[in-house]
This record gives sequence, C-alpha cells and structure tokens, in this order.
Amino acid sequence: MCSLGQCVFNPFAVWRVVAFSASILPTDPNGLPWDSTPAYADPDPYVFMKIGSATNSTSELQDTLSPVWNQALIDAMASDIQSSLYVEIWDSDFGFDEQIGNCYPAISQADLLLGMKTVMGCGRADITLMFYML
Ligand SMILES: [Ca+2]
Ligand SMILES: [Ca+2]
Repeated sequence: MCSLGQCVFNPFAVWRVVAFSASILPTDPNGLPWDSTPAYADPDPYVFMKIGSATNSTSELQDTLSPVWNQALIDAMASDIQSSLYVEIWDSDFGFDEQIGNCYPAISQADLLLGMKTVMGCGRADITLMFYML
C-alpha cells in the first residue's frame, strides 16, 4: 500500500491464489504416455494446492498437455503464500491417480505484485499461478 509517496508491502494482506494453466511434458518419468489408450494418451490433469491448513483442488480436465483451469483455490496472507505454498499436479486415472509433479514454488513480493508466476519444472510440468489482492 502506498501513502505519502512511500510504498510498503503488507505481508498480512490477503491474496487469492488461482491455478491458471500448465504445460505438461508428453510422457511420464519412464518415457511412457500418461495413459495407455492411444486415443486418450494425454493426461487428465488437476491441481491440488495447500497453504498452511487450507487445501483445495481444481476440477480435472480431459486429455490435455496444456490445461487452463483458471480456478481460484485458496485465499491466504501474503506471508503464508511466500512461506508455505505447496502445489501438486495429478493425472486422474481409474484407480490410483498418477502424480505429474509437486513443488514448493518460491513466490516473491514482485511475483504477487505482478499478479502472475510461472513455476518452471514442477515435476513434469510448468504451472502458471495468478494472484489477486483482496
Ligand atoms: Ca495415467
Ligand atoms: Ca487421458
């Protein structure tokens, strides 16, 4: 927030964290397609997010390496987003889902103020998050 010409980042301000999109590698860590049926080989991805004790997940999209969820998942204080944001990306399967990646993204004040961060190499995916101050 800014006053008298000075801007101070407020670590207690609440921000909304949005799982926006991802770019997923075409194969799993063994070099195999995500799903065994050739016509549906691409993953059916969703995102699980955790900040402190708050958790939430996106809906799952079907057969895509470039999902766009654009789903708001968690509202949290800036300081908590910076210290404890955790992300998992999963391929929804019959039976056990298959993890595409998991990571603790490093989110800077500049990322929050920009409103967007693409996290490179969260496992087998790059994931783009968006941030809105409430
Ligand atoms: Ca699979
Ligand atoms: Ca599939």
